[in-house]
Amino acid sequence: MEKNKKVDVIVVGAGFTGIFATHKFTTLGYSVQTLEAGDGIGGTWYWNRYPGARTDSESYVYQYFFSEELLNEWNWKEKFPAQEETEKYLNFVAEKFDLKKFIRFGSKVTKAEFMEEQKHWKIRTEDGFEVQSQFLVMGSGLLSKPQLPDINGIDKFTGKILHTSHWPKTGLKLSNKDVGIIGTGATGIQVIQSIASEVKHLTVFQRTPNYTIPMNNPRFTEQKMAELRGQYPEIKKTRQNTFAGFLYDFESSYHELSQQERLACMERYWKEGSLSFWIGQFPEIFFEEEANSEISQFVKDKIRSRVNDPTIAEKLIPKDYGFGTRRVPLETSYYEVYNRPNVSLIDVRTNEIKKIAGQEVILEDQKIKLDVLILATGFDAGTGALTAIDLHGRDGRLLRDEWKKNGVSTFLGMQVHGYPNMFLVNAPMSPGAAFCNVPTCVDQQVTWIENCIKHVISEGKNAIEPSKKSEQEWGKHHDEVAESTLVHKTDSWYTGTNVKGKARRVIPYCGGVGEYKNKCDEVTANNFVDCQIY
Ligand code: NA7
Repeated sequence: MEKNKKVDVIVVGAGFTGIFATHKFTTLGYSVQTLEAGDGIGGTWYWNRYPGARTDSESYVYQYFFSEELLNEWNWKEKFPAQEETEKYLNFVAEKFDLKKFIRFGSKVTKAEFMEEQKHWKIRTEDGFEVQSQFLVMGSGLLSKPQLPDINGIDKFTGKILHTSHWPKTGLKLSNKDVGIIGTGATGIQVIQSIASEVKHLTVFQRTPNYTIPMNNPRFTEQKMAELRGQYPEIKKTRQNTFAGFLYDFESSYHELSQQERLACMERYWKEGSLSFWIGQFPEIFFEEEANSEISQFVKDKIRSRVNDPTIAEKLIPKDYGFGTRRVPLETSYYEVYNRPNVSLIDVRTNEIKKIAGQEVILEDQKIKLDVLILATGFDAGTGALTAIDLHGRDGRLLRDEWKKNGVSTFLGMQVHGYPNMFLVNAPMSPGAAFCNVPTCVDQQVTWIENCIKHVISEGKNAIEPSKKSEQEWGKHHDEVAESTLVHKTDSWYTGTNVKGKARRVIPYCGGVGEYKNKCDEVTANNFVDCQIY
């Protein structure tokens, strides 16, 4: 096996980030080696092939804008495309720009080491492949390290058990099966509404109910695509400057409208059927308890109106946190599922899962026999994929240990002091770690990284890393913004509380995509004075 390969840039991951970075750096004439754990293109859209997997971003914003030709050639079928379509799109991009030849598949990175003398990174994969590079771009994913529940006996479950991100490519037969699912986040909700009518019986184990928004998902005609294409230049410009990288931005202040006007506004956004109800209406939703409570009440009433049994409806209504302080998923028929005779909902807060024995889930007051147990239990978000790697920077430091001991620390969510020439994308303390339409932030961050690398080279230097001071200042600003919101008061993967032992801290930058871009652009305009270049 090749041991001494050396390139200019190593890219980890072949999802939205990895594909764009591979294209960008190869086009600029750098030699690139991309390493991908999966056997195909797609990242999130390669792994998450569970029933009902679909984007909550509109297809016309959830795409690349770097090539006119690509924009002209690709036709979206739906407003919110399913996993298959998104995976196909990413393969289309990789094939169109002949990128697969730069990607080594089945290459899970286990170790990354900065060689101080040479000022190079040495990367090793699980199967023993080694490659070195001057620059390292981590597109390893925000939500790629599965989080498994710690339930007594779960490892000995004798039926079929699987996490949603490891759904078999060949599919899984669920008809006539007794199926259980743990988790009612964005993933759980998509699975539940997709399989309820197929299975013999579905038992939903819910710990925290979610707020949702009904998805309005029209199919696109040729005429609609032509219309959208005409808007692409405007879409490209707009999405970079909104709060969350979509087309919509907060429309008006909650306080500017009367209660009646607010109600009419909420009804209008509710019909719109997209995340605009959350991140396109009133900014106060994130900051003010009173505004948040009014919007939450509106959504609670909508849930009540769709569930026949009031006791079940109450179980499905969030009680201890406000709308939008956790990730709000879109749904199509989620609540109607609970009107079906073959679906039961167990609140595991009041009826705890004691253990799993054989094929049975043993609760406080009953035993449920299952053929299949689906774990829609989420991910170690933001940090998980990075700390899973033995990632050694200067002076023998290990990222996993440093972040465990001192908490997560990054500069702009893209660089880490002590880890020269390493760049992170959609990582903690950037909007891409939750509050961004992913391709918008991929475009902005990879372009910033490109300029940073070009600067190092043009200065005739070898390495760049942020100073400790600039990293601390970014951390302070990040925390101030986060703590002014209601997000930091709520338990969720946004605050890291879904992972035992993870320090509580808001993972995404909450200042908005447009504001974040301005801050990054300032660093570039000031010739990266916040960094040490040597
Ligand atoms: P999430 O949003 O983290 O949801 C995970 C769900 O699993 C959530 O309902 C959890 O309850 C539940 N969970 C986790 N562990 C347990 C145990 N031990 N017992 C019961 N329930 C449990 O992950 P998703 O995959 O749905 O979504 C991730 C993101 O992917 C999503 O936000 C989109 O951006 C795409 P909890 O809320 O912690 O009480």
